[in-house]
Amino acid sequence: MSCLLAWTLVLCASTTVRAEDGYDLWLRYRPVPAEQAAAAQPHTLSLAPQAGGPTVDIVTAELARGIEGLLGQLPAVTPRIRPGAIVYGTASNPIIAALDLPLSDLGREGYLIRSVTIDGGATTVIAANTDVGLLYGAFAFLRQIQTGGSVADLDIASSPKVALRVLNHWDNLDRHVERGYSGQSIWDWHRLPDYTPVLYTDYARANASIGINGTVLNNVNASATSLTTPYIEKAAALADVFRPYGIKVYLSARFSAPIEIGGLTTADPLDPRVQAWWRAKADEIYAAIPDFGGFLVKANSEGQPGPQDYHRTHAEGANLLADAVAPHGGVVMWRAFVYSEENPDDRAKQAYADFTPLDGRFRDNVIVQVKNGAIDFQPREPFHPMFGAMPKTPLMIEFQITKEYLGFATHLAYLGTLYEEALQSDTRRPGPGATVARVVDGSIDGHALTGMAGVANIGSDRNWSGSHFDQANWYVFGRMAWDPEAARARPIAEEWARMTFTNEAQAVGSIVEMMMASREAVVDYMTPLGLHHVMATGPHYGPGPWVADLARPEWNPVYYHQAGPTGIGFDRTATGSNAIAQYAPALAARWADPATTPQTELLWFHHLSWDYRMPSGRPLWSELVHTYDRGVASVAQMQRTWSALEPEIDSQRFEEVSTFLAIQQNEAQWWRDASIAYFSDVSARPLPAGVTPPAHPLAYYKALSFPFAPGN
Ligand code: BDP
Repeated sequence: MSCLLAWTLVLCASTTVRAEDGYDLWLRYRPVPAEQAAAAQPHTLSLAPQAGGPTVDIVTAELARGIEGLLGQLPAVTPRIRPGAIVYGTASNPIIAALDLPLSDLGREGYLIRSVTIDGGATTVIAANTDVGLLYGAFAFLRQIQTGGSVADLDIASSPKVALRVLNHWDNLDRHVERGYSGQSIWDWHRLPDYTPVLYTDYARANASIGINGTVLNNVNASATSLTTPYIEKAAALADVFRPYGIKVYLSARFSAPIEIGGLTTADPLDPRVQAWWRAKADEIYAAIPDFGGFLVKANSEGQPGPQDYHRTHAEGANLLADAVAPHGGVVMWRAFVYSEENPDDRAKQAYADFTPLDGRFRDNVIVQVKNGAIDFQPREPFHPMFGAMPKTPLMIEFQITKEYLGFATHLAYLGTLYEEALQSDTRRPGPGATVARVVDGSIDGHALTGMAGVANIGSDRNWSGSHFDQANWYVFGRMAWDPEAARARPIAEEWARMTFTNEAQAVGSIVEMMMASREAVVDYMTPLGLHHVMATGPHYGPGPWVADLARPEWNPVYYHQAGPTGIGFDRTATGSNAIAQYAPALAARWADPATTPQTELLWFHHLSWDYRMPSGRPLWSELVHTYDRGVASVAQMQRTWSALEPEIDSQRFEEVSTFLAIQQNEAQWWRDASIAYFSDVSARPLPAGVTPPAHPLAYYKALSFPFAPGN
């Protein structure tokens, strides 16, 4: 009777487009079309779990929840295998072992989903070597149904190619999130460790569904307080919630903590008292969190303390912490985002100069965390030259998921294309085909310690990420970290759109087209042709190409665009900073000449005359204006595409996306107008013929101020 009732409710639900607030992310499990449900049901209406601990209970609950939502009927959980049941278990289980499945190559986290016949009945087996592998398999199986796939004749084997797939929360202990645009930090430190709301379980579940297996709880601009006993207890409470989902907790460590909370007078990595302090601190953490992942460190960067304060190297600093966590199996993720106020050299060159001489000097449990580009999470950057230049050191890549430089949460910018572009860049070291992805997955240099980090965009907003489409950036980060070499932005966008919005083919196509064009639109209206770091100071909200008065030259946009009466762009060739020499010779040769430099990176590498003739035949100045206009037009196109989707999308999410697209349209126009007003002024050039003048004079744009813009 209750089943009938449930079935009826499901049928009703599927005929209307209900309001949704986005909390369910891509795990909505809304009913699939009747035909698909009918085809799937014989295979899915009973579950035969094999014994296991809390993770297996989660697998059972997730499969039951997913199948009930998607197919409209709660599957029966049977202790015995009956024909048609979904059987799931690990290799050590006799029933799974009897099936003689090829599990040995799957590793600790991989899974196999296969259609088999047991006792004459068509059965689906989800098998893995560990419980967490099973969990990943369960999510993959549900994804198959969610995206409209068949559950017959399955043979899917998958295992992650990267070991550490971690979120970096830039969350402060007062719940402010640095560069966060989705509310406050979800970590309620004050009420931890006693209060662990269901939100934390939902967070772990969402991450596990996309393969994320680690989370750094606190900001890289770290407070030493995070390492005090009460805060270790709080972190331990979170670790307890996350553990059954296969997620380890890490902490950002402040290098000077031995002074601030340890009562020492120095944090010198070679001082035995400092070494003893870190060892004791690690012991204390591991006593509370036995599977603690390790430390993330930002040192000697933007005012943070570090080993160079004691004339020691980054390797000596990293090794200090590495030795402390090594007995417990922990790792140190040491960031390479460094540049110095005393070094007048091109900021893009400094990390390479600091780190490459240290190749081979780091302990085995250190992995150096390198941003995707050499400046700073710009809408577009060439890949960081350190990839391919430190073969003896494991390097992990760091991406921003939060959109500090891409319009915050209100601009629609799908970052899958940005990630793919960085990962598929060929470092050409030691030879062609040595993509950043293959450096990151360890296959080029034979490293087993591998990782990918994403600066989280998660906050207390009901929809988690500040906007519905920003959920896709969290999603694609996890999916790409699983296999950076093979993953592609477009199929992941499609998968996400199907799970998050609809399986209706035409709508899916439209949503995917919007997503795939979106980041390029932002590049066009913010940083066309290789411009970079032209955002307003501080919050990085809106244009500020005129900013020239900040204390450090490399904080000023004018340092990066170098625009003047004769030309524009940063010369990174031999006549300028020669940053290109940090890349493989084949790339340096290509980028030495503007004619062979991709147009998208032209002004990153070259300072060119405003009259430089572009491949289109237009002079550079006209091309620049044209590109800004193209960006604004792309947003208008996204608005039109989205409007046409109204019948397919639930009302609340439809309206919210529409509103944000309208904001984006205004702000794209603002970026375009302010930028061309400024460049026209500084170049003393009139606007090209036929171009619509900016709505306001330059002074208007310069006077705008946003003291309370978020994330600062
Ligand atoms: C910059 C951010 C700053 C971060 C820094 C970092 O503006 O808030 O602290 O990166 O990555 O992009 O350390």
